[in-house]
Amino acid sequence: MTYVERVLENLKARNPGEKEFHQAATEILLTLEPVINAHPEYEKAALLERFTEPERTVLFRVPWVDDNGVVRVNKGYRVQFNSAIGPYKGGLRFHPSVNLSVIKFLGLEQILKNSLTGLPIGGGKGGSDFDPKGKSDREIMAFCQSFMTELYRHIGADTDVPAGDIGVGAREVGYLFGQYKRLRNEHVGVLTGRGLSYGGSLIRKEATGYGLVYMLDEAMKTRGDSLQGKTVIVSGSGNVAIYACEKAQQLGAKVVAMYDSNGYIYDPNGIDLSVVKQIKEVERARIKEYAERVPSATYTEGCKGIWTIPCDVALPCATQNEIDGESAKTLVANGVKYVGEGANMPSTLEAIEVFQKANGVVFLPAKAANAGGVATSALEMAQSSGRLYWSAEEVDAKLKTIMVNIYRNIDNAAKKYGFEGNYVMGANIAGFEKVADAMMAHGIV
Ligand code: NDP
Ligand code: 2IT
Repeated sequence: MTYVERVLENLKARNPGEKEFHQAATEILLTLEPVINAHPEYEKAALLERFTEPERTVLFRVPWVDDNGVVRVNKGYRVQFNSAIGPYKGGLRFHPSVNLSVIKFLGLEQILKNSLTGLPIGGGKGGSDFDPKGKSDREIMAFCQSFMTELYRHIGADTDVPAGDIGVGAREVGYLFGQYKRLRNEHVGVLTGRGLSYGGSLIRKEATGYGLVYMLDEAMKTRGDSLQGKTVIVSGSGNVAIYACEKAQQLGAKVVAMYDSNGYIYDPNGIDLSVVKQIKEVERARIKEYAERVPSATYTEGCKGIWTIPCDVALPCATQNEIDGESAKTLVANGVKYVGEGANMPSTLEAIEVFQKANGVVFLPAKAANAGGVATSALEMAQSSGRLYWSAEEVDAKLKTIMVNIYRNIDNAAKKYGFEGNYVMGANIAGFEKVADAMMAHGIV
């Protein structure tokens, strides 16, 4: 057994039942073999054992009172995974499916993603099994205040800077920030994705979706191709999906389908994004409404069918494991040419294998393709520290440059080790090299 294989076996044995964490670790570790072989000193320093063990894991109780006066109790998490290259940085997810395994897979991914941005941010992730769906504004506020009443003692602008993820958007960040400020008496950049009136950055809201499409556009350009006239599927209809759709449309693509966790809409005329924004951002209603408002559209209950719609480009932007091996095969059979992951780990290991083996399919993995969100969070941190604001044009230009650079770096890293076009390897290796170097420099810590 190689060093990498031993670490993976041990990780599975020592973290039993954490299937999402095992999945992310498997994908990452197995691709690092060439780097590990080139650096025998890493094994002596137990670098991979340390890399896959969070520096700190905070688990806490989140009690709150609902609108009927009933006391509710949720679980709170913050995994401070790796601070070798900067303060812990990563989002908070509020969703009933959240557990330690989910937060650890997201945290592990975040380390390499944040490294790829080229900016000084370490990896962390947190959240709760709280379900924001159907809750009143007061309930959301009560929950966020209780969550922060424990979390505030573990975070800080130079220590750990959370942000949004599934179920955590501008509203939640606002309540979390308000409580942090009250408890610490400090108005600092301790959270990103803040509102524009209290320290947020222009373009942060759009950044993940826009960044995904900037990278896709670059990958297409280098192949003499473009989004003009392409048929695109964007899964999800939340923050990442909406702004991926917006940028793809601006670049001439036709987005024909989107979904939420209940079912998908198909609009052969191309999705009218203003209707989606009204339903999702303003009314917080279900995507089903779209088909009731737009005559050319149909709604189908259930999500999986979306991947049977023929498309040139698939942009999964909802959640982990939304594309399995079977859906991947269907996409390939229907002629998909580009898959860009907006969500974290949206493709199963089987699906990745299908895309990688298919002739001529370009697969842009999450930790590279969705790094625009956290990169712009780091730009928000820079603006907070400098007590200044950049214009939308400035931030957008920086985001675009960052995404193009990430694409070039993962492309080069794949080539360097003889795996041209394998961006899973390229992203893992390019992200890992910097973190490994910093960890070695710090000694055994
Ligand atoms: P949102 O909460 O804004 O939107 C999530 C969307 O995904 C909703 O449409 C939701 O539907 C759907 N969804 C969630 N779970 C499921 C499921 N099990 N099956 C089908 N659909 C589902 O989250 P974001 O847009 O912020 O995040 C989406 C993905 O992008 C996540 O994987 C996140 O980790 C990743 N990401 C987010 C970044 C950001 O900056 N926000 C940055 C990088 C990655 P419903 O409303 O029905 O639940
Ligand atoms: O998965 C992610 O990169 C995010 N949810 C964004 C994290 C951040 O700190 O902006």
